[in-house]
Amino acid sequence: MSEPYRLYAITHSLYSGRARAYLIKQGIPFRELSTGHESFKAEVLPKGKLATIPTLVTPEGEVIRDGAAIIEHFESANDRPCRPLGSRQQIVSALFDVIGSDGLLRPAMHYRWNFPADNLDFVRYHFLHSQRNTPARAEKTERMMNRMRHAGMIFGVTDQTQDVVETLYLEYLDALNAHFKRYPYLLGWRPSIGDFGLLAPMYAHLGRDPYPARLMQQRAARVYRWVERMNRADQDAPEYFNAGSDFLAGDEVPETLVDVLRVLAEDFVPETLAAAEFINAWLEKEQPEAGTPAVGRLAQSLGNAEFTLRDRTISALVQPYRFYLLQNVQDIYTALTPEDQASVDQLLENCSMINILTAKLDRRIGRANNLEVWEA
Ligand SMILES: N[C@@H](CCC(=O)N[C@@H](CS)C(=O)NCC(=O)O)C(=O)O
Repeated sequence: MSEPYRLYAITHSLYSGRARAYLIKQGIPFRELSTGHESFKAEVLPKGKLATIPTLVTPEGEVIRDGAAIIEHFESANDRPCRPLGSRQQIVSALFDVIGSDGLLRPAMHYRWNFPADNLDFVRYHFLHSQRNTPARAEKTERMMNRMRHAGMIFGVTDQTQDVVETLYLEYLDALNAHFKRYPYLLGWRPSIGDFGLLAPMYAHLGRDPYPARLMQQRAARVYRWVERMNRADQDAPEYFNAGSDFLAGDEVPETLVDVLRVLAEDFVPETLAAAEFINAWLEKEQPEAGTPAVGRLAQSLGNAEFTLRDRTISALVQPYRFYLLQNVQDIYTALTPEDQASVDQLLENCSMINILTAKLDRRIGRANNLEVWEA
């Protein structure tokens, strides 16, 4: 028997949850290994370029670093099973992919790192097992954790903003819970690319760390069930009577999902606009050569952008990755007929998300050798 796919990942990692769920749902056999295994540093890292998870090794030995690239590897080979056909659903699916991958880091980091009495021992277990078993293991674990300890603050959670961040998260949780009353997935009866993106923060951090997991279980049972469901190969929807099996007919985007997007727009839109302005000024000044990596670790960020959420000023780290994924939404839109564009415009107006269509960087981001890079 040939070696199955190897997924370098671990349970507490945000981006791993997205790729893992995709493999599970698509019935792709894999073996999961933490980065603590010697093979990661010795064999995988030289090809993956950055020590980030998830990183996939195919049975042929190809190394694919980055959750979006892992999913795209299978989507492009299999006729895009997780991309809906209708234009409105396609846009919403791609938009949830961005929001999940980069737009919910503030609550995810806040609820993980700012409740240490509940979370810290649990989180430490996972950080420890991501480290190689060397004498320096415990010390390295603390160093990694110290690097992340202030992640809530890095994304804008301070004494002045904590209440508004929590209120917004709870409103979003309630809206999503109401949506799942009708359907088991975002766009109906099966998961789309957007479900996998949204799972990233909702699984490892918000749906699994002790403090936020309890919050989700007690306040939003249907969201908790969706998190479970996304990690099962079957449809896992016994509580829905008369369930279908496909995306909703007629390119429908249910009103309940519009309500979710409207809450998410409150910080996603102003943050995206502020980050685009910031990165464009940076690009103007730095003029990175084509092919220069547009990705780095948390500590090597380009800087912070400020925006207003309700009546508070939030200062949050900017990450080009948001725009790498947002390009997908904008490219789908550009390829639509004028009639379909008009229909999408109406939908996005209704979600207060219309401005994301024009929030663009002056340079596109591509991929080369497992890294996101600035294009010419
Ligand atoms: N764009 C990447 C990001 C992956 C990523 O940053 N993963 C985190 C864990 S959730 C990581 O490996 N961090 C370690 C580091 O940056 O050194 C993806 O979507 O897969």
